Amino acid sequence: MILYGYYRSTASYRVRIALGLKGLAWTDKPINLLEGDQRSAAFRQVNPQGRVPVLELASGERLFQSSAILEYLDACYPSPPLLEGTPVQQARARAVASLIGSDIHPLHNAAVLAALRQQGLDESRVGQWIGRWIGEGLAAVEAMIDASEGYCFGARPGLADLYLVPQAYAAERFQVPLDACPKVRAVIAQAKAHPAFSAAHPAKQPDAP
Ligand SMILES: N[C@@H](CCC(=O)N[C@@H](CS)C(=O)NCC(=O)O)C(=O)O
Repeated sequence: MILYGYYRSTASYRVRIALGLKGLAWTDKPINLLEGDQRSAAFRQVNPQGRVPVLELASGERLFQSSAILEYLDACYPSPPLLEGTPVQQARARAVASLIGSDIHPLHNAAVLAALRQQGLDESRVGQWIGRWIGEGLAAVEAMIDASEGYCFGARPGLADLYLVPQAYAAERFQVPLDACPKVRAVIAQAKAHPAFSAAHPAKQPDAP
């Protein structure tokens, strides 16, 4: 498999964690979002949306959208599962994933921040924008997760953790404080010790500076 990604793309980070958890090997194809490689004609051939991640299978089939890629990986490589427990427990984990993937991340995506700057927002206003949406979103996640056994919902990592750990990395990168989120911080500390999470960290990627 080939993963088109970018070291500090949180959506790519989710997929790297899942690949690692499931013990799968892949080849990295870095797309430099800072230099606009995602908008090149060559990459639009790979993903017409011009976004990462893209997972290319051995068959040549290309999968888009991290949520769809994670579902594919879980369906084809069910052990260890990303979703466990009763339908209600699974719905709780999916809710955290949706909150982060749909309600936080799109608001600080590179293209959105570039559009805000084009509209005339200076760096301090852009910072306030990012801080507001990450801060409010993670405060809600804090209220939704359990974290008493280490991860969001239990002693083993699952879907919610795959979304939360990259989002917390983005919070740190954008200097959004997590002081009011002790459960979120506990999950991050727990995940740090897990080989699949630590290998997926942006700093460990071949395209990291
Ligand atoms: N919903 C998509 C989001 C993909 C996405 O926005 N990726 C970002 C990096 S995290 C990207 O490629 N941004 C390029 C841009 O904004 O130009 C997913 O989960 O895969």
